[in-house]
Amino acid sequence: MKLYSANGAPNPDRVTFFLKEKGKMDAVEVVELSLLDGQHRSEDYKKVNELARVPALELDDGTILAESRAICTYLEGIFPEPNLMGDTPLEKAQIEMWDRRVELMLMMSIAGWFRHGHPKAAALEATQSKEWSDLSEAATKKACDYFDSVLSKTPFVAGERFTNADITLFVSMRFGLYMRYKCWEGRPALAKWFESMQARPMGQ
Ligand SMILES: N[C@@H](CCC(=O)N[C@@H](CS)C(=O)NCC(=O)O)C(=O)O
Repeated sequence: MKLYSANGAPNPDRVTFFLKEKGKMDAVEVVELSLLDGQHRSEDYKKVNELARVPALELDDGTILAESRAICTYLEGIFPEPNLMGDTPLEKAQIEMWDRRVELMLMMSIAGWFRHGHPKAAALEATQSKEWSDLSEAATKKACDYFDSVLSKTPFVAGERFTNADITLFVSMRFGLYMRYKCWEGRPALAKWFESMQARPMGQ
């Protein structure tokens, strides 16, 4: 399988960290694209993903999967251990609920802040909006408060064990560093959780 990726970009990181936690990085050949150089907009790559976004997973028979969470769903199916997306119907739904909360509340806010507020992201956004960046920064901080309160009650985002939702939160918090924002500072539960995540395979 080929994984089209971009080093340090959050959505490809979701898949890479998922594979690291499965101990299956060697199952994929990684094809690195430079987003800042626009390599994902080449005609060749648009044949892989017409939306010109990474990640994309090309299976050995040529089938293409895009959307980071969908790729993880496939990888969970072919590499079931350790389980990261739930065993029972209820647990699967709970993990998805938390994963989507992290993605929609935090990761998307940081994305708006970065894409509209970071000078280098001008290569990705045709028009950067300072107003959108400011609103996204405020939403990021609010979401960090929320996940700090969540983690003050449970050891992991979706409850008692490590799951895909923790990967999405870890990726999001590292994404914040592009804006020099350390989500965990002044938020004790988030800080403790982040430290323990750094010691995991995905933190290496
Ligand atoms: N919903 C997609 C989002 C993919 C996405 O936006 N990827 C970013 C990198 S994190 C990208 O390719 N950006 C290129 C661009 O905006 O031109 C997913 O989950 O995979």
